[in-house]
Amino acid sequence: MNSLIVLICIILVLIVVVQVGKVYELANTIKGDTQVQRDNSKWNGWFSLGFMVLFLGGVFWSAWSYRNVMLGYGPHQSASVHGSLLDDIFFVTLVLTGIVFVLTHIALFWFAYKYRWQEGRKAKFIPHDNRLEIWWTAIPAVVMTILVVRGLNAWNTVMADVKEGEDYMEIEATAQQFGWTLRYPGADGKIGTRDYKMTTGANTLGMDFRDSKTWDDFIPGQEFYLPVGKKVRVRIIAKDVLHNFYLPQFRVKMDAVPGLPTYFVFTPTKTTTDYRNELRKYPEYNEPFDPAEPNGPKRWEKFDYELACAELCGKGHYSMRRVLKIVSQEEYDAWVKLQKSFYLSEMRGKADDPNKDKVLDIEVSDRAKEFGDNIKKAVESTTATDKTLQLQHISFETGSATLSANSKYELDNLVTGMNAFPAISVEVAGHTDNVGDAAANLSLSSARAASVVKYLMDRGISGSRLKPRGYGGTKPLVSNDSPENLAKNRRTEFTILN
Ligand SMILES: [Cu+2]
Repeated sequence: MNSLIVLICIILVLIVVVQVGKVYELANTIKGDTQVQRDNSKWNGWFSLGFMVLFLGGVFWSAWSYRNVMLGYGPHQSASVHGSLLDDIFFVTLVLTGIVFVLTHIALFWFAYKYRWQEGRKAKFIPHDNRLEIWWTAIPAVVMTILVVRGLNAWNTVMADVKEGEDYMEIEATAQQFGWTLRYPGADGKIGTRDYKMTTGANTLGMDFRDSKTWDDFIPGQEFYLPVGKKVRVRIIAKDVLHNFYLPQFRVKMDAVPGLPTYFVFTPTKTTTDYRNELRKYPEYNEPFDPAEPNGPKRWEKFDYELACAELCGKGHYSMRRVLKIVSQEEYDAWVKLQKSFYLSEMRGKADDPNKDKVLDIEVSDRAKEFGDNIKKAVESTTATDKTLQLQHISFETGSATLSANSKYELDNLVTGMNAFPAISVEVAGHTDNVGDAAANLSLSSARAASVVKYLMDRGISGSRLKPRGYGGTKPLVSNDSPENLAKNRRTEFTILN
């Protein structure tokens, strides 16, 4: 029924339009051609004027309405040193093109109105005018030169690499479908080398662990931190397709290209908290973050800087978002302390660890500190069990009492400990597993304990403070039921006697 009424209405409107047209034609025939032309021109002229006003009004209205949505305006101020320079370039371009736009727009429609057809008025033909040519060549040329020179200047400033001896930190961003792997240099401040040929399922970046600079590199989780006021150089690369490293609030944007390393240098000037406090001044940021929770946190409270991929790189493109926190140097240092070396936590001692047979400097210092803490605790403790320390890093060649080369680090810790606490005397105990002949195991464990004691005595520890003893397989730590447990039972122990 409804559609029938709509159909009838449409037909009726069509009939009305046709009838009006007929009446108009009839009226024109009565009025004559000249009159019709005069009326048409007049109406076209007025329509032009109307369009001019409406369109210009619309342009200014929309610019005003969306003034707080564009980068560089309202709440979207830049948060980096070079950011305002880029915002300035955009602003000057906007003002200049805006002036040209308004002038040409007015001229176009004003002329259409002013020079509309009128009886007795004739067009004036100007075949050539040197003065005009000079003006409309010279003015755009001067304006373009200003824009290009300013632009080049800004480009050279923004894209300048760090200079030798400059204070900066470096991180690395590797893009792939669909995520960023960020790598920090660790305590040495240096990012280790990588080689794509070393890429494996576990070592997705292809880090070259023969290079000691990779040992302390760490890969943070979803949130990553940078200190405020510190110059940061980001090495950027992609593993599969084009991506783009984009930090909108810092005006940082650089393609991540497979096989072609790029970089961007910037200095954050506002911490996340600073930026939130700026947003707080705008009413739109005082609305609830989650509309379903009107009394929940406000939008400014939940604001975070983001790292986005600004290249449509595939279906999961959106999921490349990461959260960046800009914090004070102290907060940054505290965050770095919580991060774990990728190599030491994920790769060390695994089948493809190229340093399996070596003890790393970083481990030597960690172990020395750990041993120092443990011996201090053992000396101070009053419970008998606490007086015994496992010397996990002392090992022997298979079936012999010869100390392995890597044992020397732990033995040296032992020497340091004995010197630090000159009043203690200790029992050095050798233990084996229960494989093989018990008597042979007992003599092997005694020989091994003696080797350790000999090492200490050679380094000046008095023999009267050292009591070697072999226990063979008589004191297993765990039951001898798996290769791992057998290994645990083959051990050297150190017990403080007084
Ligand atoms: Cu991407």
